[in-house]
Amino acid sequence: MGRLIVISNRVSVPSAAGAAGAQGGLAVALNSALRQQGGIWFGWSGQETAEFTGHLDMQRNADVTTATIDLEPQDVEEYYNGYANRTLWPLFHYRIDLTEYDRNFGEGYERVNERFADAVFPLIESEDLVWVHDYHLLPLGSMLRARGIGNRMGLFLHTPWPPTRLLTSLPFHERLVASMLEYDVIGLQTTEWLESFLHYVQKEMGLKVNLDNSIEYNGRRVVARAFPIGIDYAEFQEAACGDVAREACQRLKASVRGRKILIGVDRLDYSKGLGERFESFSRFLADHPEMAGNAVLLQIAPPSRGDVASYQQIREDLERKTGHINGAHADVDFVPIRYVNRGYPRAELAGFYRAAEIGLVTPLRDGMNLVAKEYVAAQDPDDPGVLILSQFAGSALQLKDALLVNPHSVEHVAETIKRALDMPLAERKRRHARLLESVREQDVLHWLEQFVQVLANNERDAGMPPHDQAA
Ligand code: GDG
Repeated sequence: MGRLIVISNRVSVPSAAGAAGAQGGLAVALNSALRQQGGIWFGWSGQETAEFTGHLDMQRNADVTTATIDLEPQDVEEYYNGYANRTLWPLFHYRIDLTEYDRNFGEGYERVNERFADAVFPLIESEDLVWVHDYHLLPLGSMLRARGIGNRMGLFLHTPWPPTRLLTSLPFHERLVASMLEYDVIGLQTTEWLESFLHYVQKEMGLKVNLDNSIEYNGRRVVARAFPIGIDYAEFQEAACGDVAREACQRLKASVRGRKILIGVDRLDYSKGLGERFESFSRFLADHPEMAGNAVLLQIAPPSRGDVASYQQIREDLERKTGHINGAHADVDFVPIRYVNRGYPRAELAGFYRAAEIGLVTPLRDGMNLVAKEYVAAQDPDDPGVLILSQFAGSALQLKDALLVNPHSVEHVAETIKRALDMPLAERKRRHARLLESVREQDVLHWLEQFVQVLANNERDAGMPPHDQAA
C-alpha cells in the first residue's frame, strides 16, 4: 500500500512527548496511520503572513512528517471565516437562516484550495493515497486532477450532508458537487447523509447510482459510502482509569456535595443546541421542585470561531440565558448551571464524564458527535451514567441504547432528564453494556482502516477503468 497524504484545513503536529495526552482521537489515529504507512500531513499552519509565498514548512515530529503553509489575512477572512464557516458550515447544519452567500467568500475559497493544490502537488508520489478531510477542501481533489494527479483520492466529510432542497440554495452548488466527484471515494458519517448526497447527484445531476451506491460519472465509478467515525477507545478508557481522571472526578464530585451531575462538553457552536439544552434543564428544575437544588449541569464550552458574528451572538445569548436561569433557581449555596468557557486536558475531561450521572448531548444537527462516545467510554461499567442523546446527531444511528430525544422539545428533554435520574441500576448497566460494545468495536482505528482499505482498493477488478485511464 502506498504512503498516505492526509490533507486537512489544520494539521495537528504530534509532540514528541506524549502526543496522546494533548490531541484528540482523530489526530492520534491519523498520526499513528501516518507513522505505520509513512506519508505526510499537509494543511494550513494557522499562521498568517502579509503576502502568500507558498513556502512549505516541513517538520518531522514523533515519526510523522507534517507540511504546512501560512495564509494571507484575506485568505483567512474569505476562505476560513467566510465560505467555510459562514456559508458551508451553517448550510450543512440546515441553518440557511445563518448562511451567508458572498461572492468574495466563494472566490477566496477557490483561491485557497488552488493554493493548497499548488503547495501539496510536489509532495505527492505516484503510488500515494491522497485523503482529503472536510468541508473546507471539497474542490481540492478536482484541482489536483487538473494538475495531473492520477492517484487514488478520497474525501471524508465530517459534517452532515444537507437535504437537496437546502443545498440548491447555494449559488454554484452544481459546480461544487461536480468537483467532489473527481475523488474516487466520498465518505460520509452516516447512511442518512449518504442518502442525501446520492439524492442530490441523482436528482440534480441526473447521474446513475448503482446498487452498491457507487456513482457513474464521466466513465468512472465514484464510491460513496458511510464510514461512521469513532473515538480512540483504548486511549480514552486508559485515560479515564488514570490518576489525572480519578482526581478530576473526585474534585468535581466533592464540589457538588452529593448532588447529581449532568455534563455537556461542546465547542461553543450554534449547532450544538446549548441554548435549548439550558432551557430544558431549567424546565426540569421548574417541573420537579423536589429535585431542584439536587442537580447541577456542568457545561464545558471552549469558544470557537470567535471572528464569526454568529458565534459571538451565540456566546452572548448563552451568557444571558445562564444568568437568567441561575438567577431564577440558585440558592445561597447552590448554582444550577456551571457554564465554563475553557478547555480541559483530555484526561481531566474523562474524569468529569465519569463523575456525571447524565451525559447530555443534544445537538440540533451533528455529523457524528464524539462526545457521546467519550461519555460512554469513560463510565464505570458497574455504576454507569445515562447518555441522553439527540436524535439529530449522526451517532444516534449507532447509539440506540441511549435515551434519544428531540432537542427542540424542551418538555421531552426535561422529562428524559427525570427518567434518566430515576433509572434503576440494572437498566443503566444493560444499556451501557450495549453502548460500550458499539463504541469499542467501531472505534477510530476501525474507521480509519475501513476508509483506507476502500481508498486503496483499486477498482480495476470491478471492470471499471481507474481514474487515469478514464475518458
Ligand atoms: C466535527 C463534527 C464529528 C471539547 N471540549 C474539550 C475537548 N473537546 C473535544 C471533545 C471531542 C471533540 O472536542 C469534539 O468532537 P465532536 O464530534 O463532538 O464535535 P466537532 O468539534 O463539531 O467535530 C462532528 C467530528 O468532527 C469528528 O468527525 O463527530 O460531528 O462536527 O473529542 O472531547 N477536548 C479537550 N478539552 C475540552 O475542553 N481536551
